[in-house]
Amino acid sequence: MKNVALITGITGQDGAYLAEFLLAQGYEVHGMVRRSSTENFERIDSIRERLQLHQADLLDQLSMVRLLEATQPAEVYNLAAQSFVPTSFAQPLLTGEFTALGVTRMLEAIRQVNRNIRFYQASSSEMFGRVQEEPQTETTPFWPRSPYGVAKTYGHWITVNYRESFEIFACSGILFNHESPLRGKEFVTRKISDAVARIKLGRQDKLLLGNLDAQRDWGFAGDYVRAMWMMLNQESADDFVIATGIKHSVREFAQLAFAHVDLDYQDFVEVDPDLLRPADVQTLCGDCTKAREQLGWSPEVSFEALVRMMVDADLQRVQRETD
Ligand code: NDP
Ligand code: GDR
Repeated sequence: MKNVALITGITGQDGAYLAEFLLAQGYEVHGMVRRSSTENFERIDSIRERLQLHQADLLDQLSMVRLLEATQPAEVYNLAAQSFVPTSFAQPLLTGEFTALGVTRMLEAIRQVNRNIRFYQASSSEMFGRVQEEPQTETTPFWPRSPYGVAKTYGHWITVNYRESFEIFACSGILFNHESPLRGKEFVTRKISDAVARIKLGRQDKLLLGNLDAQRDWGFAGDYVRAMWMMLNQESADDFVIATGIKHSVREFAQLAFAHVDLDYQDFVEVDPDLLRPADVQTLCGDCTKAREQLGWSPEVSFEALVRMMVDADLQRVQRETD
């Protein structure tokens, strides 16, 4: 019999990579999608035929209960969330509903339908916010710096609490930033790679950015979804930091991306004060020793390879669009 997995947020970056990974492992993959007036399935276009998609919403508890009853998954990956930090300052209540309470709704649905379902929660390095030590590990205290970070911190603790209270196999993956050609264009890495391609091909003439000195520990999404699956396929549920252990600034990302097409970022990048956040996370760098030792996980794509991959993919796409 096939293993059955349900992914919330399957239309997002991680959902698309995880769905592809689970299909390759022989899973029957179900995806939860919310109703919208126009479909946005571009990221899962190439595997659409092999997936079973169902409408439900993180705001609607009953829709999630029905979804679990209908699909009977062995594993649930809760990737759905309002995931963009600036939007969380503009819409803090909605972010709390999706990103925080949405987790409890899914855990309650699991409690009601089948407590043997294994649960993965997409937690975030944003919980470390104003970092209390470097590098950050599973035991570093949290100090979130945005309504998004606060909501994720709730999601993390409710996952731990349901594991401890109801013996649900619930894992929280504390993932540091991970990127890819499928990353949303509002996030800084993809905003840069897209702009580099458009500037190189004469479609754009400058790039407005915010905090160039912010540092992140950037990895490749394809590597990180493998860790999610590894967490649900070990003997006991636990929490893991997933990171590369190396940090770079936004400026360095831009420098490398422009240099890849023989341009100097200083000729094109301008700082727009409107893009600065009310409170920013200045630096993040994770220590994934626990995941290395207990899961046997390690990242395979380097920062330099990631930047090249993203710029090359955008060059090809912009070229195709303008042909
Ligand atoms: P995306 O923003 O690309 O995807 C978010 C997904 O959530 C989309 O499929 C979206 O659907 C769905 N969604 C949002 N609101 C609802 C709702 N009310 N009901 C149902 N679905 C909803 O995020 P990523 O793929 O980058 O990230 C996946 C998860 O991991 C997120 O929870 C994110 O916060 C977390 N995370 C991400 C990291 C990263 O670096 N990428 C690092 C650490 C954590 P739609 O297409 O309809 O908008
Ligand atoms: P982040 O990612 O907030 O870390 O959250 P993002 O790429 O948005 O920002 C990273 C850093 O870059 C700075 N920055 C800019 N950011 C954006 N988006 N646009 C700009 O123009 C810009 N200029 C500078 C930001 O200030 C910030 O310091 C991501 C999301 O995927 C979360 O869901 C996830 O939990 C965390 O990563 C880990």
